[in-house]
Amino acid sequence: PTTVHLKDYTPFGFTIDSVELTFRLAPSATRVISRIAFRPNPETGDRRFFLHGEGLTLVRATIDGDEVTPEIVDGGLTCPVPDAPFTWESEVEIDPAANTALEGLYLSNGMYCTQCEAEGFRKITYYPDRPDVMATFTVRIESDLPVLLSNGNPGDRGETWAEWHDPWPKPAYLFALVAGDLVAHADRFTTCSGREVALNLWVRPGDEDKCAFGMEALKTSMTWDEQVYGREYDLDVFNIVAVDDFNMGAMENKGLNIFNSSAVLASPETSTDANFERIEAIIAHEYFHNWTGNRITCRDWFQLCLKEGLTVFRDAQFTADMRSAPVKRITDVIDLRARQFPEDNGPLAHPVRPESFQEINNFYTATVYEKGAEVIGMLKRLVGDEAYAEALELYFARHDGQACTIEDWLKVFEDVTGRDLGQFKRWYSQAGTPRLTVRDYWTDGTYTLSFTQVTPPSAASPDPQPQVIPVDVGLLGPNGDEVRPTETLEMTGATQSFRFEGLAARPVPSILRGFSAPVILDRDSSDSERAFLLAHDTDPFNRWEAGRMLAAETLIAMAAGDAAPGSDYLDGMLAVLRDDTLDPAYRALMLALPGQSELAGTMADRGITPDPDAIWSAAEALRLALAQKAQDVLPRLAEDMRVDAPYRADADQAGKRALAGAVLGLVTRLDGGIAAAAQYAAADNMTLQLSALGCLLNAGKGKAELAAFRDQWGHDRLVMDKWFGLQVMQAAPADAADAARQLTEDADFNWKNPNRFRAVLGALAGNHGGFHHAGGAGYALLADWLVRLDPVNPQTTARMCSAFQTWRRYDADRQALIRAQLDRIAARPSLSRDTSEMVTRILS
Ligand code: BAL
Ligand code: ZN
Repeated sequence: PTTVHLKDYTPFGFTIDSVELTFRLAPSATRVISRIAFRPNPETGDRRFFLHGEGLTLVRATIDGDEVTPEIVDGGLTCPVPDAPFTWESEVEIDPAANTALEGLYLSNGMYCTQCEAEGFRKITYYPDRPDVMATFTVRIESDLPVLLSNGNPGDRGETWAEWHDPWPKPAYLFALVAGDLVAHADRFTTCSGREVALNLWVRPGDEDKCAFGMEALKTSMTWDEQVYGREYDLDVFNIVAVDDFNMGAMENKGLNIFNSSAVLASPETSTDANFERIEAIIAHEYFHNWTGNRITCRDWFQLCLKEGLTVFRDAQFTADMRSAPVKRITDVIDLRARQFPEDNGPLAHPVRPESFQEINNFYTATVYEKGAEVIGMLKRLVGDEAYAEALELYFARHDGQACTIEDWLKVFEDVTGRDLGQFKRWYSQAGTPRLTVRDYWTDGTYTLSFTQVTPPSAASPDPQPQVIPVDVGLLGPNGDEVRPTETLEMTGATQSFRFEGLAARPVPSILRGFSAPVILDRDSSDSERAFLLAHDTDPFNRWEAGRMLAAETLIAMAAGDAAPGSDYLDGMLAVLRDDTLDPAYRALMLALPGQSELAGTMADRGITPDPDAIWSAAEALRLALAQKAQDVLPRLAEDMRVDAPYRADADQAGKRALAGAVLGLVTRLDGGIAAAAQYAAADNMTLQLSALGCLLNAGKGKAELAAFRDQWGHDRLVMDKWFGLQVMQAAPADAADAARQLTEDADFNWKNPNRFRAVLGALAGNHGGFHHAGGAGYALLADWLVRLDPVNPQTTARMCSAFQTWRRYDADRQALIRAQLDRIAARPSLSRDTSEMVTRILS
């Protein structure tokens, strides 16, 4: 396979004045006729005419009306062309019905649908399928189907055809087409300058009752982007379509967002609070792309973080504004540590802006997205809110309509602030999570914090240099009062000290408040200091972090030896349960234990070989100990958290249900499932129904409820994904692989649907104790299914290979078992480029 390098970027030899596409839709023989006005690009003398194309049958091609016979080459075609503006026309035939990879034009339940990012447009027609080639598109769709949609504004419509025109130049990856038997949930939005926008959420008949929340989220996002970023919508219509078969969450095609139905359809009866929150965030994310991604796009795919890091950062700001800012920050950091840290510190490590790839689809990663967003958060913290706002204004004004780079992005900040961001740019070019070690000293009223930063070398970054790390610090006095409010220390050297003078007594430091940088903080502190911070820290993130560290320390001690559950942890959590001044959602987060995979990673970092069974047993024992300790407060808390008002998917109600769910988990350990069974029987929303069922399964009960759930929800694809997933998630280590295997034999296990595949196999990979259970049945089952899925859907297969990325943490037996599975996948004839690249990197 070919490796593409950032350093080899060259502009395309031609620009495009306009693109006209005609689609004659037929399931197995769709015709695509393109008419493209090219002209030589004055910025380059390179006149090689190469159009990408994959899996296309060329029917005819003309240049300025004269028939030509292009040379079909690997990945596209070439052809001699005039050294002057010319019009290229081609007609190709494609087979949407055979497209199971869900990239390009495909069919999902009889509906035509596209996914073009990153390089799917080349499966639709011959085209310079690269993001720096931007053009206006006019599209004509010919089909008997009732709803025919494409990007931009609607044009003329006939009985069996529709035309669309998108006035905004865009790269091909933002092209979209939908045709099907769909119904609209319609609404309107008036923009800040008075533009009337027709909003439609298109769904399959029967799903109309699951649209209201998504539509409200869209309108709220539109208002927020006007108010916070000054960004107004720019077309007469905004269409969202829900599709069942989709590789990712959603896609920001210009004016025609396409969503995995799991990321947009919601009702209280069928969706959990977590589903609602995720939907709100994804709707916002895709909408925000209209400016950060679409109006200003990426020059090449190495710049993916330019749009994704920024848009994730923007959607996180939105969620923080809509809901609780501390809760959003904490959940984002939990996610970062669960998904990005292992990536950054394992064989798949790559910089936020990678420098090479074989398959770009493999770089839609937690590093590009979530670390990319962290980098923007740091930049904002370093320059301040005002300069950030000014820099963004300048970015939009300077680069609207352009395909840009990280250099362009950083330059607006340099121009606004006068800062040199040369060192800061290392966050984009270096892989690896910096480890920040802190020591502190106290003499005569002066307190000194001394930091050392080390980034572990990796294949991607063999010689990492010191980065700019904003470290937010506050100091607490011995009585718990804050004696120094939060201040941002700017660390630039490998080692650096900061002094705080004029203090009456040695303070307790609260370091990395708000998780001000994506680093691993290494501080030799004690449980009593953590308990002190858990009780007194004014920074909600660090207060949570103190409890989290207490939990981690006791779990590691329990898993690595025979330690009893830590009393500082148990006492601290009891105080949290009793503290009604704390937001319920925040208390629920406090009660959640660190992920077992995260604990395994921490143990491996400390030179302890993690035993997944022991970690699972430790977590079970700690939950039981907490349940026993808190048994007197649990009933009152359960009562206080009961929501009697009609269901609303807002932060207040969701927070109460989250804490009630955590309490039910503890209660179930004491009553064996009596309360959970009662909650299941009475539940009138999916959050309560599913949390009860989860508790029952965890307690080894719930057979009758599981059957009843299927009877009730067998007709609903998204709810049945939960039914499949929960059984694997809640299985004990020795049972998980077998539970997953049995579910793959279920008649409703439609493995070609990515949501269903992930519901079972993704849940297995996420059940740490179960996936890594001795003997390797989990590894073998996942590998079996990856091998089977690869020829059908390489993208989803490749993504799921990352379940194996942490393999070197474990003991020799487990390593050998995983290695054997990876070797088995690698040895498959005709393995996709996607999966081959992933497996090779994981084994490297
Ligand atoms: N651009 C791919 C989907 C997303 O990040 O919104
Ligand atoms: Zn995105």
